[in-house]
Amino acid sequence: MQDQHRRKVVLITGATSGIGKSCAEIFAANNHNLILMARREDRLKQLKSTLEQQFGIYIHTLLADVRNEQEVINAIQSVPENDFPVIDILINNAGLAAGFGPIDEGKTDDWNRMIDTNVKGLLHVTKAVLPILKKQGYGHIINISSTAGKDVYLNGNVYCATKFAVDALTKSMRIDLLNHGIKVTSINPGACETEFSLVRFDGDEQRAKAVYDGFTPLTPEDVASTIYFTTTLPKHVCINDLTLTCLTQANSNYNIKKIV
Ligand code: NDP
Ligand code: 8X3
Repeated sequence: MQDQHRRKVVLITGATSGIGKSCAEIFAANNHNLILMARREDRLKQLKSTLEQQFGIYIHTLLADVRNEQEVINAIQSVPENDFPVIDILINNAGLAAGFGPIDEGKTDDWNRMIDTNVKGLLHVTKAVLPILKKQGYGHIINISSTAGKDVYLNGNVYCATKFAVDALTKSMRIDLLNHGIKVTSINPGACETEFSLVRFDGDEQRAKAVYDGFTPLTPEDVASTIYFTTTLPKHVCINDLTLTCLTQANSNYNIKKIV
């Protein structure tokens, strides 16, 4: 079953926007079937219909909030085995930042949203999918961390902590899964223009846009094509950790423009 050139099944969380949506597009364009998870049903339906028509692939959508473990379990169990007999690749992408400020001014609700989505959500989906990958004896888990998971930055505190956690979990999973033929990769993008800042600044469009003024950030397509590349390597090759930034950003703290 594990033929490098066959049509694969790729499960992507957070597929309705930004990096997740671009991942759906690039895997669809390369003739792979998709399982797409997110909370916004209208966007999921639209994406399914567009990509199925354009590329002649099959897409199964899963309406689920990754923070809710039972919802995630039910969603994974609902995937029709006839059409999707395997899962080759899991992209744990769903995530967010909420707020930007000193730790003592942080809102508990924002902290919970970030920890529950970025850390516990990733765990819920991984735990629900792993029995399938282990049974197959192969698979590839790609966790979307961030440059924020490598270096903390001013006012980033809890968001950075969640991405450091993703980094630690990715390293741990890699070790835990060594005996199961399952690859585990951490992708760590720098600033990438998506709906990320709009969510972080609670819908403030001007503030969100200002984040990317004065330099050319990564596009979600840049990140998705890098993720796609990590899935095209020979069976015996695993990229463990990959950081990508735009030309003018070196890491969380050094960009020709300070992100404020
Ligand atoms: P977007 O806001 O554009 O997309 C986020 C996606 O996550 C949406 O599809 C959203 O779907 C989904 N999502 C959020 N919360 C949940 C939830 N509770 N359950 C299910 N799905 C959820 O942001 P990005 O594309 O930028 O972010 C994707 C990932 O990349 C995140 O993990 C982010 O931390 C990371 N990242 C982003 C960078 C950037 O600069 N943009 C840089 C480095 C990493 P819906 O609302 O429909 O549920
Ligand atoms: C998102 C990029 O720089 O806002 O992870 O933390 S940054």
